[in-house]
Amino acid sequence: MEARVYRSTGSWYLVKHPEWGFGQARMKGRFKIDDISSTNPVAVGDLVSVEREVGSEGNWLITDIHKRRNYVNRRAPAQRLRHHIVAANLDQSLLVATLRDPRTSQGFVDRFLTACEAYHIPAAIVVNKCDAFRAKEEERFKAWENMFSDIGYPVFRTSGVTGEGIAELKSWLAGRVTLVSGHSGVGKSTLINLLLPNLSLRTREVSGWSGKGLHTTTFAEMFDLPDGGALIDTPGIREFGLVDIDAGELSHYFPDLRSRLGGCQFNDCRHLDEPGCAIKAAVERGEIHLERYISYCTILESLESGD
Ligand SMILES: Nc1nc2c(ncn2[C@@H]2O[C@H](COP(=O)(O)OP(=O)(O)OP(=O)(O)O)[C@@H](O)[C@H]2O)c(=O)[nH]1
Ligand SMILES: [Mg+2]
Ligand SMILES: [Zn+2]
Repeated sequence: MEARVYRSTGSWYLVKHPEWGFGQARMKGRFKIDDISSTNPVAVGDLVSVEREVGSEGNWLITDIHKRRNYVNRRAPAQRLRHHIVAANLDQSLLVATLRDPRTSQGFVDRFLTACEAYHIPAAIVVNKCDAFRAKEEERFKAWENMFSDIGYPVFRTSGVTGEGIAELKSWLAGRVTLVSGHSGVGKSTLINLLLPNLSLRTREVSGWSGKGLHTTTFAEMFDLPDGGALIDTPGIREFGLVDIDAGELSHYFPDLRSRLGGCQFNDCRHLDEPGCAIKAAVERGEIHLERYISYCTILESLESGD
């Protein structure tokens, strides 16, 4: 019978079996791993075969990893040639962003959305800490809301302090397995705490937030939602290192560019300074948001330089 991985700490895994419930498991010694370039061959959300470990109290062995329906991969921060499977077998993903303390840049949002498009995982954005919005953040929120919902990404506005927007978010999450991602300190664990009343995830004291370097959540972990579906809390990430994406395919992962690609004069148009480019023309007419086009160019450059 299949068990699902709820937490992975490197050598031990918390898994849930439909009959046995939760248990601690480790990988069976000799084990064929196809995915040798990954820093974590078993990821949260993976479906695995387990058996009871002989001679050990209540521990299980993972004997097989089942084929993933999908996954999100990012470049391993410390080992640039390897990748890290953020989570597997997802229905959707949620990027938690904040406009200050810390500030999430549009470039970061667009990189995350690009990765979700590449892995065919529907994505939404939640802008948290709306209790701390000043006029400037209100304006920025409205601009993001218009731009991203135009492209087809739902945008939520929440506060982990006042509870604003939690009900709307709840209905979007219901019954689905959602990856929750974003910079450190944006309030991922705080929001998950609110969505799961019986859980008390570790979050950082407000006074302890120094802006950089401190991560409260250190392992990805999945939590069942009371009415079906689950949330996967993840440690904050500073940047989303894209893997598995060819520069030539990048424009396909921007839905706002994708719909116009047929209009370019050249099949292999990079949409930079080629003649007859439908993308640049649409940017000039204001039909594609300039910020999105800038993100496209920045990501293209980083892919082409292998950065
Ligand atoms: N003002 C305000 N503070 C918030 C809100 N949500 C979370 N915080 C605070 O922001 C800090 C970081 O919250 P966490 O939930 O730990 O952030 P995280 O995204 O899980 O961070 P990592 O686990 O490091 O990735 C804590 O001090 C929270 O109390 C919010 O909506 N408004
Ligand atoms: Mg956290
Ligand atoms: Zn073009």
